[in-house]
Amino acid sequence: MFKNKEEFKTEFTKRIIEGYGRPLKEAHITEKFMVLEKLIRDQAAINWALTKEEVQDSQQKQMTYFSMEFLIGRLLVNNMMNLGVYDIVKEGLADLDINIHELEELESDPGLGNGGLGRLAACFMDSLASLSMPGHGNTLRYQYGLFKQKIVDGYQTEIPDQWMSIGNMWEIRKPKHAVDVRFWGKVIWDDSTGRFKHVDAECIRAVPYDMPIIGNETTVTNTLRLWDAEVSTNIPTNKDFRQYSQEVNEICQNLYPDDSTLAGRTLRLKQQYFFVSAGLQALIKSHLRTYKTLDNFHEKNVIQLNDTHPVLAIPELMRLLIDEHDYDWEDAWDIVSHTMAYTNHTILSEALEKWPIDTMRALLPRVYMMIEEINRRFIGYVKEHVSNPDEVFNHVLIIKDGQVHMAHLAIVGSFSVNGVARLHTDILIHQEMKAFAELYPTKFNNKTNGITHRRWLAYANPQLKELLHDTIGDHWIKEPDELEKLMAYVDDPDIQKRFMQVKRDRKRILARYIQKNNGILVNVDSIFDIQVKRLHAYKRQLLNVLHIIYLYQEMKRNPEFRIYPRTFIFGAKAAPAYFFAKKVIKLINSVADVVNSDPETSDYLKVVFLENYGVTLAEMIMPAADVSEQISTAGKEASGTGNMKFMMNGALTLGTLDGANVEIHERVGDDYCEIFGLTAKEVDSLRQSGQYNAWDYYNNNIKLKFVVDSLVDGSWSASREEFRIIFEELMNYNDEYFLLADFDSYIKAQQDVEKRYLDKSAWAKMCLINIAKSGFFSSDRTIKQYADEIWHIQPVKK
Ligand code: 26V
Repeated sequence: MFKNKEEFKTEFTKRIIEGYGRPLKEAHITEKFMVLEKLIRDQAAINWALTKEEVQDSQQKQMTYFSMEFLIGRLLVNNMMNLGVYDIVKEGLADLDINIHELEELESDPGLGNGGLGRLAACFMDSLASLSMPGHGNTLRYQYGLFKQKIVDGYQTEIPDQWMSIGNMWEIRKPKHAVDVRFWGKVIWDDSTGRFKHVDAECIRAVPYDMPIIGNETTVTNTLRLWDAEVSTNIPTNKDFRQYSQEVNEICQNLYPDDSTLAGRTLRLKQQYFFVSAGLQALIKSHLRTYKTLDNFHEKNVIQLNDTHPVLAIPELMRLLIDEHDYDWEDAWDIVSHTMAYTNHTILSEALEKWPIDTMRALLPRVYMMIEEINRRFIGYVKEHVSNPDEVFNHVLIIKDGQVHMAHLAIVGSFSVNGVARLHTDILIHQEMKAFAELYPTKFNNKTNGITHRRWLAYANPQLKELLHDTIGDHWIKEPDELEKLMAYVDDPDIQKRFMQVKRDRKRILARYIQKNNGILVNVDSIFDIQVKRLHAYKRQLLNVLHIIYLYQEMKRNPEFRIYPRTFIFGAKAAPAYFFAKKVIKLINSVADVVNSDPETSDYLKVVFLENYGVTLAEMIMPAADVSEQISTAGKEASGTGNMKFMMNGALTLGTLDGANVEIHERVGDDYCEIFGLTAKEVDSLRQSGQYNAWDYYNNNIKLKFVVDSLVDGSWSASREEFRIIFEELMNYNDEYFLLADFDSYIKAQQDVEKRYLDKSAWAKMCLINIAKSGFFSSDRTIKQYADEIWHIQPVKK
């Protein structure tokens, strides 16, 4: 493989000729791109093979992260940087008259996830490899990722995401490791063998595609395994082939974009079982190759269940051990319950997965039997351990009211249950999962989320990286806590100025993008106030809009009322069936149309909706923010990770005491972040008391009344009906997320933000302190905690 620029050039040129039968100068740009990607993959392949060998030889314990989502983002530059060959390649290409940035832009951003949960899985993969830990991913190979968002007349429309249209050079198909997964059919007792038998099942072939996960400055290369569905050679004889092949194709076609309703339920359940069963079968085969027994499976393997989506792994591993490897229940349970660990990512009850018994039993008859038995034995356990079992059953039963409660199954079958930020874990332990926490006091623990500072700082913000290089050196790339060294510079006027220049450069890059994509000219010296995340009522993008409307109305009413110029920037995808969320997108765009074209206010106020928010866009947005909007109703956002990305790039957090905001606040203090609104406890008692009345707020605050009325008086749309449902949600459905209760306090906080911005030196200092204190939010810290406290895995010995 290449070790220097000249070798790279020779290899690259050779591969173009070999691959496409023409000289470099006649090669198409996509051909150059594909050759480069494959060349980098091959460069990593040596270490990849070595890592597998080392782990096997040392008989180390390994972790596999079972997740339906991995939002990995583009990989080319990141991988080249982690391999330490970026500069060689860049210069080599330049010699060949190729601009590396043009090739970079050709890479698609695989949207194999919905939002924070999927991006977290990807950040974890980067940290695991970079810490030289043996940790892999197991997931589905979706043909189409999350939809691409197009805004048409202010409305969201969805287009399929064809992320593999020019192929995925990173993956390697491994047909040798294919396994069968079985659905439907029935379970019979087989007298001849003295065991249950699953007959008349529909077999689907699961074929793995492996992608290397390349760590930073390490030879350790882990594997992200994506399972694809193909027809099996064990085709059911009684089945119409066309129907069968369609069912096969369906499994990996789409990522469920809808975290608001579980539509197409059976298909989603099929997806879950498919990648879980295939992943477990592969782990078992590989384990048996090395150890010849499964008795020590849990000593050599740990599986982290990313939310409830992969929780069928618990009954499935029971089934595999009992039916296919001859274990009795107790021994199998001992292995399973010491292998599985579960992460909870939300307490919103509507998001907790439940499956109708009938669906589950028909699709997975033998797995359902396992669940029934787990439930039966668990009932016995509860009776033994509490004095009031009937009361406790209400909160903990796995099978209840005709449904299987996946979170309950997860907790019973795992040795560890963790939340994703301290407040969230506290709510789990003391409220949502209280009964379980009392039954299993040692299972529950917290692992506050993190983000990979390599992608979100070093890669996304080279300008800031350079400033850090010139002040504190580069060691923070390996040891993110070393960002704290920046504290020595926060009062230095030169560094403050330099930081503001970096920020301005990054704002200019975003402004250029906005000009090009939205046709809106924004003032680079205005405050860039940004809210980017999935669109959800509890995240309260609407509160942000209400504030913008308030500012606009005040300026229109009173020529004396003027604000420091602000650019409000939004990015958000709404689930395609989530009507309310889509209306909020339309509202943002309608308010933008009015405000941006009003000459009286447009010097002060601009509103921008960036379409198709995702990882690639986030890489441009995070570095350009002055203000990070984290304004969810307290108690609702489990953690948030965008908040950490903004902080690390030197933005002020404007937020409620929710999720990880609490821990950001704890690290920087009131002086360096802006907290407002009700606390989780206050929200809770307000809800419990039944005293909350949206109309009281409306009637007692004339300014708020004007704002809310504007939703239905034609201010933002010729049709007064356009935004009626938003009005109804606030007023007649009594404002479930307490926007009106937090309105005043939000406005005051926003005024405070403006005041802070007027003092440029104080502002710069504040941003620098945020960067300095952001090391804690590196996923390296999170992964070390998982590794030490849950997984008990060690770095790969080299
Ligand atoms: C699903 C649903 C479905 C029903 C309607 C409401 C709702 C709200 C959220 C979800 C997603 C649940 C899982 C999830 O994505 N959680 C996110 O996980 C991130 C990583 O831990 C965390 O930072 C976010 O706060 C959390 O929302």
